[in-house]
Amino acid sequence: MMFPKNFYWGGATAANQCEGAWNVNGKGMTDSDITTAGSFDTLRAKTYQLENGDVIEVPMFQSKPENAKGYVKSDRYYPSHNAVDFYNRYKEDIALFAEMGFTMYRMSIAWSRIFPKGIEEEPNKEGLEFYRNVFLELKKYNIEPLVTLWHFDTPIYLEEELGGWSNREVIKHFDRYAKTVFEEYKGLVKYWLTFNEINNQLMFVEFAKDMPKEIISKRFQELHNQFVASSHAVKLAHEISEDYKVGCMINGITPYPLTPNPDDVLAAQKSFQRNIYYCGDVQVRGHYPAFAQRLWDQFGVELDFTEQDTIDLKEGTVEYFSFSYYMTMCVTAKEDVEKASGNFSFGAVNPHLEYSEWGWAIDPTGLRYFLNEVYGRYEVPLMVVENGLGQDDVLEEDGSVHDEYRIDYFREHIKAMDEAIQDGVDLIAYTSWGCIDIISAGTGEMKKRYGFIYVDLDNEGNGTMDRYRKDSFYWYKKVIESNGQDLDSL
Ligand code: P53
Repeated sequence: MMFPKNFYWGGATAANQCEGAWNVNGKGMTDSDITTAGSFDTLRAKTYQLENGDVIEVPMFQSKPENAKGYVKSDRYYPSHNAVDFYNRYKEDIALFAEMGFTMYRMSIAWSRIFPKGIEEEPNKEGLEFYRNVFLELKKYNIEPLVTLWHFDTPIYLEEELGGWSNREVIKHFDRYAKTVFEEYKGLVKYWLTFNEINNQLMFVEFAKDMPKEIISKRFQELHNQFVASSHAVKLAHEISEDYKVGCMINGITPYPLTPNPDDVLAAQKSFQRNIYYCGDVQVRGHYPAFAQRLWDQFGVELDFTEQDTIDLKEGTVEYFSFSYYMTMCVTAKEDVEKASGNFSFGAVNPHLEYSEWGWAIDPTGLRYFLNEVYGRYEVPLMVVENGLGQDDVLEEDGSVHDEYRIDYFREHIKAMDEAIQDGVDLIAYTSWGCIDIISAGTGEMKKRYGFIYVDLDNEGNGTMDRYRKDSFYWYKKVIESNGQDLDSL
């Protein structure tokens, strides 16, 4: 047996991709509530109203035009509004997770359910109650919640009125939110994550070659402010309960050199530093790494960085390192290489790998490599908190779904974790992504399905939302029962 006896097995979701109930019981708006659906080759759009009344659409990831306000158009479909209705169906969904034998469920709290605008002094009671009920339901089945405080969903008011994360004011509103939920859920939750894929900010800079310098500078500042907010949350959590354990969450897209050309090897190392270690070092070691200064100089960044920040970052380090793992990417110093195509595919094409229908490289060995790299640097427990294959499924007339491709994907990634544990890595949890089909973050589609549980809903929002067990559901149940040893039976 390589997986330790108390290894956590489970699945993961995020509030805005599964809950729905976007404007119910006091919830405030977030960016996702004004984001339309896209597809493999069409970016999702955000809809805004300008001061002169005009309504415009801006591609996702582009900055909000000044003075524009989020606007919901009546003729557009916004997947987050109903999502897969976890808000009303959480009991049924948690019962299905329990049936598979989950011992951990990763979920996020929507900040805007607790503080609709972000600035209120008092929390919204109905929001608090919803998550309390979810935690109580999980407790019934001895499923340990792993709770993300921020999964890309800043209250839209803070973006519009305060300018979002580039404004240090937002930190104090986040502190109040974190303190509120830490106090509220004492005894119900033990494991917390602060910011989901905090490194995306820099990751996307690397691929936006023509991004203006001011915007890049702003990204670095936003990230710094999130680091500070994260360190505050860690400190608060420990003040509030001795039971609390807090981790960071990093997008683990793993760079490889495209060729043995030393320039490519160096480029891959730089990519690892910038995309992974820049954030990991601040959150685990409590200070910026040595290479940061050169990076700031390169982009003309001058961080607004107080003495108190230095102290907070040092004191607010996380106890474990969690990450998402979907793919590796090939990095090269050359310009004219064939790029992997598709939705958020990164880097040059790797001739040794297969790609998913959405263009994501499938590479279980990369997971073992990443686990070893990161554990070697930090020597803190690791958690894989997202991993999975987004693919459309066929719901048969009898309600079955034959998703052997998904089983194959998971089997190989679980083997890779087993190997990494044998290599000496202290891996403590695995929560696969989208354990029940949810809205894709990248494309807003429903058909990019990750779940063990099929949800009857299409890309336009039609369907009964009924839940069905896929073949992978029965397979994962066996995996959990055997603590990762039985990877072959259905
Ligand atoms: P979807 C980009 C690249 C890798 C992971 O993604 C990413 C993103 C941003 O979309 O995000 C994580 O749904 C994220 C989840 C998301 C999941 O990957 O685009 O934490 O919210 O759903 C999968 O297929």
